[in-house]
Amino acid sequence: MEESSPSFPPQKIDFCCERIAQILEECKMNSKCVYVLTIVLIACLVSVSESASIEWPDHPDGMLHFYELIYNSPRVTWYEAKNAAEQQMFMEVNGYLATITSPEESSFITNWLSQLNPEYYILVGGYQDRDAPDYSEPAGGWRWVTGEPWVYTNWHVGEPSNGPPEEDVLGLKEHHGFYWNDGAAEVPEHYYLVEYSVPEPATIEAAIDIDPDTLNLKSKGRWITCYILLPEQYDVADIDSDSLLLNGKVSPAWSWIDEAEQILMAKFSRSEVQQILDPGQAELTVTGELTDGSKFEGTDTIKVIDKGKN
Ligand SMILES: [Ca+2]
Ligand SMILES: [Ca+2]
Ligand SMILES: [Ca+2]
Repeated sequence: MEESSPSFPPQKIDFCCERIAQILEECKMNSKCVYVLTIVLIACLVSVSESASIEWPDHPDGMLHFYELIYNSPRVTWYEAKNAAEQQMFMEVNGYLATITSPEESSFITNWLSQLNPEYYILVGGYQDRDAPDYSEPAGGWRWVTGEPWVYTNWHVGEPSNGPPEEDVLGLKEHHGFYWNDGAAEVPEHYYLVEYSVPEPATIEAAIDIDPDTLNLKSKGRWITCYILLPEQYDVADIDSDSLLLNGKVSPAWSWIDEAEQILMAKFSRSEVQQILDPGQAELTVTGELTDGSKFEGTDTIKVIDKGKN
């Protein structure tokens, strides 16, 4: 998911609807024009949804966290937003109304929202459980929709206020610098914030064979050759050869893919590799990426000797 441009003007949609209505009024004598514009206007009025999204890579749970700000017209209640968020999918996981559980997550979201400049109010995933043993008004019994512990809070001065009317769900007020407010669940709003926690994809285990098996630091050969095989569900042709690295340091001088045999052969400069090796057993790890961004890694052990003709 790409970071979106810092402009998020749904007002344009309202303007668009108004303008279509205006044109409709102006050309009402032309039945074909009226028919087409009516269809467009209905489509415009029935439901409008726009979104902007961003990734936050620093969540302490080690997952990839993505946030998506959704604009809806007509407005949705907190429960409608919660259900909609849970139906939304990204990278094969379902979303949830965003949970803001640390100052770091809060400032990341706040900085991003400030750039998007959404108007007025954004629904997020906090609510008050009136059956909770710690329930009391206005600040007791608050929970996150995900069950994450309710520890960090960022209430605006004077909040939570519990209304009136009764206010039991969480929102961020744009005109209060996105500090928190308890709002009424049944009051519909244009915006809600969805969060997705996506597991970091596992590293693919590649089989690596380094040639020669014994490397003499005194010998004059030019190359170290590395053969890479992937598990059979992958295609070596998908390896991004520019991503290849030996021990995180040395790039291959060149590489060649044998698609029929499903082997990638990479040639590393022997002198460059020798600079990072000491005599003894040496573990050489080759890492790389496939074109879809998946990472692979494989290790081979060789013997390094230093036997020169003196
Ligand atoms: Ca969260
Ligand atoms: Ca309340
Ligand atoms: Ca309030």
